[in-house]
Amino acid sequence: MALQAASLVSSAFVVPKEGKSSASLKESSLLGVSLSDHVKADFSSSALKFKREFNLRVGTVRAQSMATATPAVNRASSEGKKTLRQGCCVVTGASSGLGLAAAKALAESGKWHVIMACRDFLKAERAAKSAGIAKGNYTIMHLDLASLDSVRQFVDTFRQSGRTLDVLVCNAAVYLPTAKEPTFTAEGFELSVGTNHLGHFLLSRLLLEDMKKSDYPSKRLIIVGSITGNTNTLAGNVPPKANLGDLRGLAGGLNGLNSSAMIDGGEFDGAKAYKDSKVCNMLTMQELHRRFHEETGITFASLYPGCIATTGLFREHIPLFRLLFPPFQKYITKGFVSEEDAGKRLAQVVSDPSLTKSGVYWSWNKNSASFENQLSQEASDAEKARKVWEVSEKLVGLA
Ligand code: NDP
Ligand code: PMR
Repeated sequence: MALQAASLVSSAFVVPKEGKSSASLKESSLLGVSLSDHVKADFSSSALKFKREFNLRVGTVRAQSMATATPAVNRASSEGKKTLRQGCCVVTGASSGLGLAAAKALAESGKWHVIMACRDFLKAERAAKSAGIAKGNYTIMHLDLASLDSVRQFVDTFRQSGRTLDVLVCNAAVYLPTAKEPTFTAEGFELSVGTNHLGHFLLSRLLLEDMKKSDYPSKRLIIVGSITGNTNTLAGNVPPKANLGDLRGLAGGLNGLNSSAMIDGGEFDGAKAYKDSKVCNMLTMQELHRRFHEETGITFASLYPGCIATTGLFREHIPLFRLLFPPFQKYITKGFVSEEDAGKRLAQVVSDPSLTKSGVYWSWNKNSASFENQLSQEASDAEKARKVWEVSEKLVGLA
């Protein structure tokens, strides 16, 4: 196995330094019910429930949710001690892999109520149960990031729940490395960038308004990034490399009709589209930081949790890849991390009092200690971040 993997390493590097050479990797390398029914609101008293339903009808949901919001810090009357209320954290794609493991770690800490924002309600419910997450510590809400209507509906549903949003984790993603032709979101954007970037872009922009209202002492908005979008790393140099170019495809709407399905305007390549989407995720985090950190005090962060080679992310890859990838990462690159450990890392970025720095991309070293990592030139290009922001705003209907 080690030998096989080692030969893959060398063959994968017989490629031009720049440009598109995905074919070699993809082909020859092995490594190459209605919404409201879905919402499991867990209001603590029926009186409160009645009050909210009443207010919903008269259209004063916002005012009500603000009026009933629990202050972040309560003074325990007997001892005069300050106690922090349970935080509320939305995690997208919490039905499997990293998102599920992080939801579990957060819920088990007792400090968080996790809103599992998932496209498949039943799958999420089963996943939460089999992970042993206590019923009172999570709520599942429907969210399909491949539909901007669904993103808007999710935001409405969240608002109607009367909860205060303290932390948002944009975690969900799709990876389509073997697709020969592009597939599209409800609005006609190429599926990987549409889901991983544009869906999360709209979600973050809308929920930012909710987070501004929270009085939680350490509010955070986290977007999961990856090493494979960073060309300053070995992993980021495995073709096809991320490259947003001059954004001509993104500006054209990624529809594959009158514009390319790829951000840089090139030919469709599913693996590259994923890596490009991760660059957009990391650029968006930094642009959010530049635009909103000072005004809101929110911590914006991204992370590379390690190579979680066993997750559903690789479900579309060929079976041999799925078989060899975990041992390759465990024994050759030594970049492997279990879902459980990766979940704890993400939970750390949500909750650890020492990780409050904003605009940062976190990684972990071999001793599992977090450190602030350097992003590639493209993934830290402020001008590109601004352009991605402006084009994305237009595509999702915010500008
Ligand atoms: P998984 O496939 O296990 O999890 C992805 C989650 O995203 C699933 O819950 C999936 O839902 C959800 N999802 C996909 N499409 C949509 C959609 N349209 N709307 C809502 N949810 C959706 O993969 P991982 O846990 O590995 O990935 C999680 C994050 O970690 C991603 O951002 C990925 O880029 C990142 N990452 C992963 C690495 C790894 O090695 N695995 C390394 C670096 C970063 P469903 O269950 O319904 O399919
Ligand atoms: Mg990679 C230190 C080396 C390292 C690390 C940490 C990763 C992570 N990978 C490394 C090296 C290599 N990979 C090398 C040398 C090769 C050539 C054999 C290689 C190949 C490879 C493939 C074909 N790697 C991959 C793929 C995928 O399809 C995965 C991918 O790109 O998904 C987008 C992947 C990954 N390698 C990683 C990580 C974390 C991934 C997947 C997940 C992600 O970035 O989200």
